[in-house]
Amino acid sequence: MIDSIAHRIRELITEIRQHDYNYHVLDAPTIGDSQYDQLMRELKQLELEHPDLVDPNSPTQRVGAKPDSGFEEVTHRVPMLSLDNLFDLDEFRQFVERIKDRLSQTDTPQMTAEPKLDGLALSIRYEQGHLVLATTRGDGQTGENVTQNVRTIRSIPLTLKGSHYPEVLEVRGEVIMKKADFAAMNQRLSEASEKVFVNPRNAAAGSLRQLDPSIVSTRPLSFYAYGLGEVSEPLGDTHTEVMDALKQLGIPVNPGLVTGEAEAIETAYHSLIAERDALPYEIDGMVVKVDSIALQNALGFVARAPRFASAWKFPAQEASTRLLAIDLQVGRTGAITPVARLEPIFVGGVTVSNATLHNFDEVSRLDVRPGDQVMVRRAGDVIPQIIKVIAEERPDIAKPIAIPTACPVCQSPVERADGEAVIRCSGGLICQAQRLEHLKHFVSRKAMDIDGVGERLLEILIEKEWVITPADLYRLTADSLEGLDRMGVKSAQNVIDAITTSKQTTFARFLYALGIRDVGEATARTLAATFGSLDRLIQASHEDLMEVDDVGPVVASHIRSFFEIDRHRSVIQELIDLGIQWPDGAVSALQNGPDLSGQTWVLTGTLESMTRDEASEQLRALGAKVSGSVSAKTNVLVAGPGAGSKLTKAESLGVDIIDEAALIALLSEL
Ligand code: I6G
Repeated sequence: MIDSIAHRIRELITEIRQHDYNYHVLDAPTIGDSQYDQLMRELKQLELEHPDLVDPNSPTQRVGAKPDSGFEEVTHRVPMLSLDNLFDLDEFRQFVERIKDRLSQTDTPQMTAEPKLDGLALSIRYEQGHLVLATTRGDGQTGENVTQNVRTIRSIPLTLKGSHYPEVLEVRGEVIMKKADFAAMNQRLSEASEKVFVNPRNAAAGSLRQLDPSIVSTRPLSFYAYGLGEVSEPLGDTHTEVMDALKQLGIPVNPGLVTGEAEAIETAYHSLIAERDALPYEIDGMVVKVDSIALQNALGFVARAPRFASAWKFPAQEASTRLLAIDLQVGRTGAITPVARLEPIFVGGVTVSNATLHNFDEVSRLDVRPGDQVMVRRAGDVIPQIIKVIAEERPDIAKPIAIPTACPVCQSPVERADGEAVIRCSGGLICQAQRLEHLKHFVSRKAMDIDGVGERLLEILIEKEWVITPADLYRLTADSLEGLDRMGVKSAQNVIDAITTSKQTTFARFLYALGIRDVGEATARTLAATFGSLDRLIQASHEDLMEVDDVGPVVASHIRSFFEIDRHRSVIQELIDLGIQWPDGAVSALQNGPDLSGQTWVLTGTLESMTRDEASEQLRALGAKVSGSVSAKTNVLVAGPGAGSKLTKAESLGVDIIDEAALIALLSEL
């Protein structure tokens, strides 16, 4: 019995180790998380029931006890080197020339290139195949014993794979936190009101230096090997062979190793810069090495750095500069964004003079003030960001900026929805910054439906200052449009005809066209049906508005602030004076026609005498809700030719089904 349990335990350990290897080394898992968890649970249960059968290197034994006092110091048997840096192509070429000179060779030796992961260096030591020691780099001679913490890193095997390994094997590599793991961990920490980390490197370093291994085990750390320390026998003749051998032993190695001559290494550098942002981990350069271990030994070391390898750094992504001013930018949708104007600085490969500050919460979080010396980060094509203020360098004159109360472009009051970080200009109809977006919305199909006035024409009309508010559209003449954007007589007349036709509209469309924040089509229809007239809506109090279905306090205050702006009311009056009209409110329609309130209607198939939008609008005017799908709640399905699955479903649910003729008969009662 005990034998068979011991056997099952060994079986589970082997199986789990193989899955760890597939996942962490090969990056090719063959089972899902829940199957893996199931194996771990079974192993834990057996070990719990049979404590005498617990193998200290079982995958369940990763979290050990907390050290009594801090980490103990350990002297490295083979020093942990650092790499000299190369900053540009010239320096790389000089590095290659130096190698050739020293080796008295005319040809460039075979070289390797690999991403330089941005984490912290670690040495892990295996004796007789078992992990016995893990040490930080420290000063290169002496580091700290972090074995208990390192045992919790799932990608580091506690026992080497296979049966052929050196008796002593010291592996050097980098402990990192992948970008996605970092983001998820910070999210968890912030939800638990704990301190978050500033970047993945700090998170990896901070986690590894945690005294409590049970906390470290919750931190998603990864490890990738890049070299060797003390070894009792060689693993290969080249760096590439050594990396392959480590992989065979179950150790994850630095990904993306490239081999070639100097030219191939230069190409690899440019490709890596291009790939950088898409990689799952942060890198700050590319490590270049002579591949042959014999040549590495021949080249030797200067001080603490090898002559055979260097770190070819990427252009710095962070730099400090002076914040000259914080300007306010009003976006096309009215969002007011603080923008940092900077003393120009070369960072991330380009000269940067502006950086985004996102919103005013960010301004106060950073406590950033004009005059401050700030750290700027530009990664890839991402907009440059201010990441922190250098507090020690703050000049006395640096004063915080106030959150604006009026739009810097049109002076309309700004608004901020509860729980939202963004502040917005409320002057939609009159704000120059929002003009194009607003006019595009005004002419759109579900608003005033002015066919022929597209974005390009609006851009021209705005640029010529012929159209400032929507009312100006109704003052255009065919003569003036002729010749604009290669428009002929006929097209110009078509545009004017479309503008004229749009004057006959509905109250709901008109309300929607005004572009009041958060008043979409459905809310506009409800408001139109409830208040019936524009005057009544303009006079409605916050409380009156709150009584309307779909209107909560935020939407109510948006509606109130929209109508409180004098210029909005005067543009509306101009539109009415220019001939925009609609049939007397939906309230009267409700009084004359059948009352469909509380009913849900669905339209399907083709309608011949009207579009589905028109039919829906009329049904809604009678109080019906028009839905896109049939359910048990559907009262009536209007089915035209070509009706398919909705018709079948309605039949099976016993929903009333009518055709277009019956719909027209009903609507003609209006
Ligand atoms: O191949 C390497 C990759 C990354 C390295 C290395 C490294 O540091 C992040 N550091 C050294 C000292 C060596 N190879 C030899």
